[in-house]
Amino acid sequence: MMRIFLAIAAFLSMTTAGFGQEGRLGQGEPWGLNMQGAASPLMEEMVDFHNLLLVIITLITLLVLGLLIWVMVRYNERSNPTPSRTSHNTLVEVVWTIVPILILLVIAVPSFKLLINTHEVEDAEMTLKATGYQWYWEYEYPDHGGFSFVANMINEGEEGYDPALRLLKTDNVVVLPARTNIKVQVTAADVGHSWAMPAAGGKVDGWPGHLNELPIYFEKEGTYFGQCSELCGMLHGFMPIMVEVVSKDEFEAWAQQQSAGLDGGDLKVAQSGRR
Ligand SMILES: [Cu+2]
Repeated sequence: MMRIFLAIAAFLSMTTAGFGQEGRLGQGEPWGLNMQGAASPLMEEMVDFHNLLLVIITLITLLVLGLLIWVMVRYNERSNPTPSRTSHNTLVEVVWTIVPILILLVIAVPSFKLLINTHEVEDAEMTLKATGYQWYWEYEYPDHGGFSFVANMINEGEEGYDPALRLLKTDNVVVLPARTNIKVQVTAADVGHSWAMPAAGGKVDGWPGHLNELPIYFEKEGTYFGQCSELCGMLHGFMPIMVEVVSKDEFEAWAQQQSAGLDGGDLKVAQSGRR
C-alpha cells in the first residue's frame, strides 16, 4: 500500500512541477499534463481541488480494481465450487452507504465554496467589459473614461507574428493592473462566445442581450493568454485573448493616455481594429 501512495505522490509532483514557473505563466506548454500555473488565489484553489479529486478518484479506482481481482481469484468456480448463499449483511450495507456519503461530502463542501467564488465579484476596484464578435473581442474600460478597442488575432505573415504564440497573440492587448479585484463583464454582439483566462481561473459565456460577469485577479505582472471557449463559428479558434498585467501605476498611466486618445508607447493600443 505504501508503494502505491509513493507512486501517486511521485505522479502528482511530476504533473504539478510546472506550477508557478515564471517563464510559462499565462500559457500552455508542450506536452503539459496539468493545468496552467496559477496566477490568482482563485486558480490556486481550483488546482488544489483538482488535486484532491485526483487522489480520491485514484484511490477509489484502485480499491475497485483490488476488489475485482480478489473476487476473480478467490471466488471463481474452481477455487470456490460451493458458493455462499448470503444475500444480506447489515454491517457491509451500512458501510457501503455511509462511506460514499462521506466521500461525497468531502468533495461537495470545497466544490460549492469554489463554485461561489468563481461567480462572486466582491469589492471590484475596476471593470473591464468584453464583447464577443465573429471573430474578435472588443474591450471597453467604463471606469477610465469608457475608451474601447478591438483585439484581432495576429495571423501568420502579419506584423508582430510570433510562432511561439500562434493562435494566441493579438494586435491590441488588454492591459490590466496587478493585485486588483477586477470585474469582467462579458457579452456578445452576434452569437455566443466565452471569455476565458485559464491562469486566473476565469471563464464566462458571453451571449447577445446578456451581461455576465466574473472576478479576475492577477498576483503577478506578465502576459496571459486565453481563447474563446464557446463554439462560435468558422473562426472560433482564431479569436484569442491576450492580457498584459502591469503595476497599478503603469496601468493608470496607460489608461489616462488611452482615454486622452494618446499613443501609449510600448503598450500602444489603437482605437479601432480590423472589423
Ligand atoms: Cu467566439
